[in-house]
Amino acid sequence: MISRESKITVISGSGISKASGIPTFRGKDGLWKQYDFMELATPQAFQRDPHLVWEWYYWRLGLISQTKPNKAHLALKTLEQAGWDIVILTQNVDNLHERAGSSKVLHLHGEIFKRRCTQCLDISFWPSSEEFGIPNIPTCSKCNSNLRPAVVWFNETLDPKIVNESYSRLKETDFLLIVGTSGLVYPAANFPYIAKQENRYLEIYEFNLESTPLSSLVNRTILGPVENTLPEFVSKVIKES
Ligand code: BJW
Ligand code: ZN
Repeated sequence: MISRESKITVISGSGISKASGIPTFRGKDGLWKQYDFMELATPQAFQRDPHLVWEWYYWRLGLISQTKPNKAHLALKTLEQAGWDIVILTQNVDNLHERAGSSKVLHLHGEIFKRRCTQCLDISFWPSSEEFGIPNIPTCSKCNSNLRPAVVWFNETLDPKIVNESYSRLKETDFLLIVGTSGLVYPAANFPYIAKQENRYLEIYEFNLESTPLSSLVNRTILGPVENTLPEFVSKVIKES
């Protein structure tokens, strides 16, 4: 029973966007099967070959800009609309939670539709999708230095403000839903443990196609495609409240 007074926190990963047509990172069809993350998703890779890294991001920007939220993103929006206090801590860079209508979303790994200046750190949006790919390395309108995708790569620290906000939320949450993540990437993989340490009555449900390292911690793992299991779960929560 998740009463209307309960605070719900969601940790989402790439599995929630799979049904929208965005590939996950790991697993047999995952991006890391085809691409080497050391060549594409580290600050060292960008220093070594910014063209290659931007080329990969242009491909993903093109792909992601064509996608729409799926039934799983919409289910979380429905829960918010129905009056629940729900905050989403997402590892995804695709903005599909906001595009579905969820209003409280913290981006742990940044946002693909934003760029950041490598020198003055100015953040800007892509003016329009027509510009993905032109020029190959975009430059800052303020200081003319190279721009990079405003995402968090391996070996980079997450924005401390977002991490602190996430910790505060995890401390006060009553229900934690872990949705479509392998639970392998830190610090997000640690969040469920932190939340449980703070509140031993915390209920944690995991939604995934398969068990993960987090499955031994959670109260229930609901196996299946999250675009089916999450809407079913949300309907039940709303009906029973
Ligand atoms: C479905 C489904 C369907 C599919 N329905 N389910 C402590 C211990 C060990 C290592 C470290 C540590 N602390 C830090 C590290 C190093 C590193 C790390 O975690 N390495 C591990 C891999 C071992 N972490 C970092 O470097 C982080 N920085 C940091 O901690 O700073 C401090 C520090 C720095 C240096 C040293 C030490 C400390 C930064 C991590 C940044 C991750 N960046 C990426 C790219 C983002 C940008 C972009 O998108 O372009 O983030 S990598 C990639 O992995 C991406 C994702 O957000 C992230 C998580 O992946 P996710 O979402 O879980 O996807 P998958 O593919 O792994 O899983 C999909 C799941 O969905 C699967 O389980 C499927 O079964 C399921 N699924 N379809 C339901 N329909
Ligand atoms: Zn600049």
